[in-house]
Amino acid sequence: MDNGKQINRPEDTIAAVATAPGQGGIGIIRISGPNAECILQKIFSPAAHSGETEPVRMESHKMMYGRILNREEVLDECMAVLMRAPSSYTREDVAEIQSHGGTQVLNRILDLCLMNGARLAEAGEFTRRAFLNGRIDLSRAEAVMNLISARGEQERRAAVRQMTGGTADFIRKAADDLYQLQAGLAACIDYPEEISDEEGAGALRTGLEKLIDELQGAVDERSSHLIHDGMHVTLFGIPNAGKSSILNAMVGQDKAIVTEIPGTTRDTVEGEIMLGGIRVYLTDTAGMRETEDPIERIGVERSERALRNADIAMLVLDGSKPLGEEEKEWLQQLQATDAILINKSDLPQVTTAQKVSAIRPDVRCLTVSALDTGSVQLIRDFLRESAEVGDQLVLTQPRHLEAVKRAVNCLKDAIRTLDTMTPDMAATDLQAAQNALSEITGDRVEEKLLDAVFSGFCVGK
Ligand SMILES: Nc1nc2c(ncn2[C@@H]2O[C@H](COP(=O)(O)OP(=O)(O)OP(=O)(O)O)[C@@H](O)[C@H]2O)c(=O)[nH]1
Ligand SMILES: [Mg+2]
Repeated sequence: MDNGKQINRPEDTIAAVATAPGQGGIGIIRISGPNAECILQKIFSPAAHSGETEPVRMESHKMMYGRILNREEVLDECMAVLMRAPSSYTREDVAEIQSHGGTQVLNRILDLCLMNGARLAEAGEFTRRAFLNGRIDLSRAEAVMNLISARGEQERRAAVRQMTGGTADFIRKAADDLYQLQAGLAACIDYPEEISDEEGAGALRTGLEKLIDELQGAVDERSSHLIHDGMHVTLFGIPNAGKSSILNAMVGQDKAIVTEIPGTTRDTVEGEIMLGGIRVYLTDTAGMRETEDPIERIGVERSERALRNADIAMLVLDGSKPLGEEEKEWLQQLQATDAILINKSDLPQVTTAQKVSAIRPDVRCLTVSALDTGSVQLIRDFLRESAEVGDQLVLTQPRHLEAVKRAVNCLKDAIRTLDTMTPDMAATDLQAAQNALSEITGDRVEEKLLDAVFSGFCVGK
């Protein structure tokens, strides 16, 4: 089967089950394309027209009650609606059948659609048609998918902002500003007697710097990462400091085994919590120490790997014991965004926050006890603060950030060109920046990129 060719045939009528697989109260079958109405006429018999011998022209956008018939056999009682082009999701004729939500029922109805001339839709093909027919730009199409797959409130919010046009408006405005600069440059090249190279280059440089600032201001990679990937927090420290106890207290479950024997945790153990609408993955690790035990050594290697992948490393210290040499070294290696947990505050304190802060005054230090719920709240508050993302973000999709960064680099190249060569040499850089921006909205986009974007969609959307 040649997917590429099939996907680009607007004369095809496509059909798919639009609801999630499994059992549900209702399920929806969606049909889109030139034969959508004809297929619905063939398989659906509206109750209101039950006495008619000839098919009655259906009213658009009106929900009808009736039966799905395979010749004489009733497959289900259902609701159906026809949405004539262009007032539909794909801007084509669309029919939707709401049947009972069993897999068997839905598959039989879908088969009936296929027998009557529809072809099975590819992943994301309905939305791809909406894009190709100009109903939504590419950034909105992607937002639809993000909304469906959102696993946290912030991800949902970012998807809605993108879907309602925040991203497209911002990018189109930047593209317009860039067109103005390109036009200014063209005037400078075409009328050298009226605009000197210095004048032209000066105006262009000012405009480019402003545009670079605006684009860079919209690139917030940290927030994008938190929204899409969640925040990864790794608890590490010497054996017996109380890392597993803290993980268990944070997730409210006995995920990791806790004993008084140092070296209890051998493998990394992960727990997931939601904070401020961001998914937070907490990883408990094997206590780090020199060891001859081959199993424990593998555990320590895994701890080190988890640390490398962490957004926040949390060094857990046992407050009832003095700081070890290794711990002093780790304290030095922490980043300012990491944290130190001085655990076992219910016991007499030997290692205090004061002592630790004298070594690393820039790193947040929390005095806690895994046995106390107030401490859990303290850690949650710290993590929630760390997971905060802007509410006005216009770019969160990694693909968009990458394209904007590429555009910014081209604009910077253009400035460098202006500094060393005549203004006309900068035209190529400006066009490359324009192309990068138009990939986001899909105003200029290659088939390969579309395939990559839509292949991540689910069938039926
Ligand atoms: N009093 C007190 N005991 C604690 C606290 N946290 C942990 N413990 C005890 O300390 C011992 C070690 O706790 P764990 O959570 O297994 O320590 P760990 O850092 O995961 O140890 P490893 O897996 O060996 O690296 C257990 O006996 C816990 O009950 C605390 O806040 N107060
Ligand atoms: Mg442990």
